[in-house]
Amino acid sequence: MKITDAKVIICSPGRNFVTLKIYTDQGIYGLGDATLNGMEKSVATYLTDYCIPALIGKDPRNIEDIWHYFYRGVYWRRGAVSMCAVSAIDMALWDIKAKTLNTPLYNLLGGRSRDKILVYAHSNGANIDETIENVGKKIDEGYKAVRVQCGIPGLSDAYGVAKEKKSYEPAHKGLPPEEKWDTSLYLNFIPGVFEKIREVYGSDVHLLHDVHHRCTPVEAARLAKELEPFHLFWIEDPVACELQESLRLIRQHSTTPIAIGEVFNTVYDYTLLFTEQLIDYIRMPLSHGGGITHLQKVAAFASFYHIATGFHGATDLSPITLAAALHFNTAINNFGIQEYMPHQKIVNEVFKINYKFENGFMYIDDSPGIGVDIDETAAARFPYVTARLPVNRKSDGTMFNW
Ligand code: CS2
Ligand code: MG
Repeated sequence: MKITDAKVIICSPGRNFVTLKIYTDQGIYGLGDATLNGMEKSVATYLTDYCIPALIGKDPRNIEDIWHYFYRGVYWRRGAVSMCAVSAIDMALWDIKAKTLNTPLYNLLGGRSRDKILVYAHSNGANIDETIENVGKKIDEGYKAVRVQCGIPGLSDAYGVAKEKKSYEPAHKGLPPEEKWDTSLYLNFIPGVFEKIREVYGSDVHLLHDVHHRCTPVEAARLAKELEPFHLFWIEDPVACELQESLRLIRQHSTTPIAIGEVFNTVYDYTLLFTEQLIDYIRMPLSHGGGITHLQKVAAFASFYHIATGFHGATDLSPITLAAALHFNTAINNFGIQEYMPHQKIVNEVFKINYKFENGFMYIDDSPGIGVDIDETAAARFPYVTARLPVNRKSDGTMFNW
């Protein structure tokens, strides 16, 4: 079997997606998601100009070798752009292999370990009353787990809170908008939000919260400790974790579980966090963390430390990543939860999906491969639009983490 050609499809049905399509001499093709929010064209160029010419002629069945070819072989290893490209190639190759064997991807990853995939929804509100109401709506829709973000009194912007009643989307057309932030206002306010939510909805619903890298280690320790009575499923990215040792401080003070890694891209970002058991959930998604081949190793390593997966699943990951994640989550033993932020309906004009949400869980069907297809004619109707993530400054103007 040989790879005969490959191409990159960029489209923007409501938001940008980059898709890699690899063709073979057996008439079977594979799809991989190469979307890196706000940096789409960097990955597309890297794939088109550097990776695709080297892929042609290779045997697509040799996934492990091809993975190392694009990881070790390029010398400038790691980094978001190149690992996103490696991930897309890897996903497309697994798609080809499973389609060749006429079986759903999960069968190649160990088969079924469970019947359904627990997911968490996003919920947010401009203020506490709206937030409480919106959490209730998600519970009514059947969700068993809800991520809660809330506007902070005195702050014009808070991460994850939709503006003008639109649904929250993590990208904005044009140049990055600038947001303003004050951690002390946030810290004083947010535990009270969870206290109220527990009062209203009781203790059964799983609650999650994304700190989005905005606390110092000691601030994060305070937050995790103050949230402890409300038994969160996790807090995510409590600190910007270049300084991974800072997680020790949080652990010393709290049993609130911690999820980290949506901006990571290899197992080396996790070694200290696993071996010292400083986190509980892996956020690194298949499309940024080296694809299925690398995440299998990361998940296996994590399993020895009783750490589970909780893959990133925001709308800036395409339906291909979500479907691949559902296969992966079906197969591994140490699955924890999957983020599910449904794409806008218009996305389904381009991507034909094979999964559904029902009563708090997701299900993937048994079509061969990853099971998602792309309609290229429809994709062509939605050309690329420049869109960027916001940047964030403290209220005195100091550049900060978004
Ligand atoms: C977020 C994302 O889903 C999450 O947990 O942190 O919304 C993230 O901000 C975006 O994916 C960035 O592109
Ligand atoms: Mg996050």
